[in-house]
Amino acid sequence: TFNGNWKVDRNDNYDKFMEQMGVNMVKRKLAAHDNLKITIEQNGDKFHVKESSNFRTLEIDFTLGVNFEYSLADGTEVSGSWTLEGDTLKGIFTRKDNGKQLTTTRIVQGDELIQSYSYDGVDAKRIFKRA
Ligand code: MYR
Repeated sequence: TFNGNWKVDRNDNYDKFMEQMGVNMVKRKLAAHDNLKITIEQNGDKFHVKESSNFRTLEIDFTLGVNFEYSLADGTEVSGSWTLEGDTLKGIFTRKDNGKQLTTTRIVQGDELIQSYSYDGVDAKRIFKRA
């Protein structure tokens, strides 16, 4: 269900979320229009994710329930893992610089992939359409 090419269509409260994350205004303005595309390939409990945006291109491999390291587009480093609960991917990541938690979910609803983010009391969503 998650498999395929996804392109961000719209954001909900993403600016506030990034502000809470400590991202400065100039970077937030750029990030609001980052043209993020992700390609997801799931094989059992293994995922391969290609990410491309105006900022960078990278590929990530992870296994459900297994910790891995990831750098956000602004360089913030986190570590954590994804698990699958029903049809929802749930990610719990910890920032290395301050120890605070960033939680995120991915769910496919109709023809959209909805990724939610939560950090320090602020929630946001990015909604993707099939590309
Ligand atoms: C992936 O599955 O795409 C890789 C792992 C993602 C880890 C956490 C994603 C959080 C991204 C938050 C962006 C915040 C920008 C300030």
